[in-house]
Amino acid sequence: MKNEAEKKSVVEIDSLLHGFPHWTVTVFLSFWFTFFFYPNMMKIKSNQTRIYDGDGYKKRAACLCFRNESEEEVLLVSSSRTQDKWIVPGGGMEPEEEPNVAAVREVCEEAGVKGTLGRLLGIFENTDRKHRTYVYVLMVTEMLEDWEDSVNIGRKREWFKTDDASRVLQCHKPVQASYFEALQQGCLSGNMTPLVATIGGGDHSPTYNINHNSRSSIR
Ligand SMILES: *[C@@H]1O[C@H](CO)[C@@H](O)[C@H](O)[C@H]1NC(C)=O
Ligand SMILES: CC(=O)N[C@H]1CO[C@H](CO)[C@@H](O)[C@@H]1O
Repeated sequence: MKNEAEKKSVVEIDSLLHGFPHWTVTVFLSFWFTFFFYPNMMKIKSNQTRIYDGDGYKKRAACLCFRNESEEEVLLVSSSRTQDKWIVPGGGMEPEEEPNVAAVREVCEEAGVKGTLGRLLGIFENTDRKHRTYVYVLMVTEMLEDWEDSVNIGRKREWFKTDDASRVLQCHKPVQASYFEALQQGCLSGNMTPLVATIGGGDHSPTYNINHNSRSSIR
């Protein structure tokens, strides 16, 4: 009797599987695989595509996003690692992407703002982390309510007076704080020569060295 029942259940499972030819199972699985994994793989991949210049420095682009032409208030975003730390929105350039295009894309993704791209403040080098960042000025004309990083990682944004922004960046992002020095100097001298700020050494009181005539060292 028991043997009969076992046989029956085996037959039932067998017929169940027979009801679905193998190709439907394959299609079903690959459908779900595509749905769940492909977007993530794409994301990881696009986020791992780093562009480097000749001496192995990662190429980045960022914007100082100002409320208006007075350049008194600038928008900072929370760090993706530590929500209570503020940073200048910016990130890695993508293959074949111009620095100005990358800068606009990055601030849209990270800060949810669009605007009018202004001057190139300079190319700022971080010798510790080995990256060089093209930093532009952007006049914000539009603030999106739901932007990519807000939705995905809960990134925040906040307006700061430029002095305060420079101060909050000073301890954990000294190179980013130096963008504001370039801003001051640009105002005073009125020229548009890109500067290269270099911060080196592993110590926590880095010295900077803003070199005014460093076009030749810009690669
Ligand atoms: C520009 O923004 C500042 C604050 O950042 C504000 O005090 C000033 O009135 C604004 N100027 C104009 C022309 O909107
Ligand atoms: C395409 C993509 O996922 N880009 C993200 C890569 O990571 C940075 C920060 O870690 C995000 O700002 C991008 O949106």
